[in-house]
Amino acid sequence: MSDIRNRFKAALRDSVIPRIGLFLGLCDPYSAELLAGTGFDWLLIDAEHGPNDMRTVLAQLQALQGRGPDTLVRMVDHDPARIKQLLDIGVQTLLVPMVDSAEQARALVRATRYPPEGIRGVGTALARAARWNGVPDYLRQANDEICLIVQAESCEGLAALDEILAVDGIDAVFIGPSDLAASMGHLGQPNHPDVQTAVLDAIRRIARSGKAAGVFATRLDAASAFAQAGAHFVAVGTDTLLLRQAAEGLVKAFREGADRAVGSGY
Ligand code: 3PY
Ligand code: MG
Repeated sequence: MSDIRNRFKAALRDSVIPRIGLFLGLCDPYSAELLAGTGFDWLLIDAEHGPNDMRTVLAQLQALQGRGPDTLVRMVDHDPARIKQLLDIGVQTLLVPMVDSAEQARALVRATRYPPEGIRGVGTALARAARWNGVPDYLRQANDEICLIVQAESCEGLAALDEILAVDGIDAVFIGPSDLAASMGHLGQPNHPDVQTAVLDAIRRIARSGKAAGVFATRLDAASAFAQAGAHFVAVGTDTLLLRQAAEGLVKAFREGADRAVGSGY
């Protein structure tokens, strides 16, 4: 396997259709593999809120390799050493939370690029991403195939949005409605009208800039409003919520069925 082209990055550049994704917080290669066959365009391994570490991210990357959806990873912080490890185990599309300034965005770009553009350490003999020195030209190709997505999810981040968008090497900005709601004084209300207006405005600004816009939505009406505003990729849920809601629904359906059966004399 010597082709290291990043399909997700190419799709963001070329596609006009919003790409639908799911966040994975179960931290498990088996459930990731299962979800890879359900039709999502992309799956995001969440190491910000999900209790993932380098080994669990790796196991999920391996389970998802060569399957339908593109794979994204969200990291927990901005640490360049952690970025280096994630890139070396094969992550090419990175989502970084809580980016509030162009300066932070520039530092992230540098952390994801080999010199002279950046500061990524060189260790291809040990790196799965380079198939342990099995990809000819990896060092020359790698920088161009990184897709770096930063999250704007605070009032500060939205105030700096145009400057963040102007940073070379940032491919997309992803809006996080939950943290944005908290920052706007509406903790726990990502669907508050003021938050929704701010999200829609941000998506339009990102799309106008020529960069890709991404966003998280757990409600269908919000997801389609975001897509109509120009979002290129929309997360429409999490594996954790799907499991919980399905389990609760099943219990409820059977309990109500049993109650009806008892009530009707069976
Ligand atoms: C947010 O809504 O804050 C996010 O980060 C999306 O997952
Ligand atoms: Mg967030």
